[in-house]
Amino acid sequence: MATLTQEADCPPPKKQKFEEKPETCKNGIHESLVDLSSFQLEKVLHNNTNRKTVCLKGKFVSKQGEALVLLEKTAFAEENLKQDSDYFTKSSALEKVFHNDIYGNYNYFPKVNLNTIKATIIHPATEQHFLKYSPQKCRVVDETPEVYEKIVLPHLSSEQFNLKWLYNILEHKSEVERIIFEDPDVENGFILLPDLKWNGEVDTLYLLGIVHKRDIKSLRDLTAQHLPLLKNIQKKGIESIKSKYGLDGSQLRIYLHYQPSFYHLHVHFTYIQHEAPGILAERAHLLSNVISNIELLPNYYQKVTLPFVVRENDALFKKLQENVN
Ligand code: G7M
Repeated sequence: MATLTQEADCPPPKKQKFEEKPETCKNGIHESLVDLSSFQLEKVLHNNTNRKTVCLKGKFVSKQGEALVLLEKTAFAEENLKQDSDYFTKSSALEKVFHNDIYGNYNYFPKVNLNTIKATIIHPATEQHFLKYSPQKCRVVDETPEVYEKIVLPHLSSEQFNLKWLYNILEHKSEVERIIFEDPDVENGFILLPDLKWNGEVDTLYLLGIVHKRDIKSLRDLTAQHLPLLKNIQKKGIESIKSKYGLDGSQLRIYLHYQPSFYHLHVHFTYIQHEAPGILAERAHLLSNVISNIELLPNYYQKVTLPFVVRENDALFKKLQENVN
């Protein structure tokens, strides 16, 4: 049994029903929000002292619906640490806690522009979002092809997360200006853009390659017919990142999640030096391994047993347990 507290290392509980909610956007707050003065805290869902993140449940005054606010202290950007940068000027302040011989302990207050906190705000948020961002006990289960067909596939077909944000990207309705590369080919094309979690510093690079094809749910569906698509993502993804950020393919961790949170094929590109959430062995499958496995056996991912992590209070876990007993 595994107990994980980093949200992204544990897949979210599945949504009760696939709901299209266009009104979600109309009631949303993202058009007008400029500070958090109207946020009313109801509960701290999660305080992750390793990752320096807090996840908060609350409301925005005079707005309907509940909100989820995820605050994250950002990593140091090496670029900002050069001599004469804002870190080493009189505009920063040091407050001594104590010193002992050669050892000194201080609180350091650099200029406000170096104190960015990344805020991810989901509004209106559903109970599933609150569950996703709350620490929960998880289990690793071995999914045989039979278990996938009999239990997991029917479960996720009826209870999956909304893909609206992802289709908005593919249809150029959202995040258009954030697109780094697009191959529009309907069979082998994809869009490469920054992941929601990334704040833009190369030291923590995190991009997402989302395929245009809409009939590939996950790793489980991949066969030899998808090799051109996978190789295209690998090649053009690496080339685009090299030309925009100067990183080589050998400096990237390129992988798929199993289970993913969203059942439309996408590939994660992260900087190898950055320990991004969701890179642990029970969830991440390197793209080069995936390609190689399919080259060895065209229906490898229909034959293999795939372990994955599930939350103890997820309905899927209950169904899996009933199957075992
Ligand atoms: O493989 P998995 O399904 O777990 O990963 C989904 C990825 O999509 C995560 O890394 C999320 O951070 C990312 N993501 C989720 N949303 C809702 C968005 C979004 O609206 N925009 C972007 N750019 N990435 C997202």
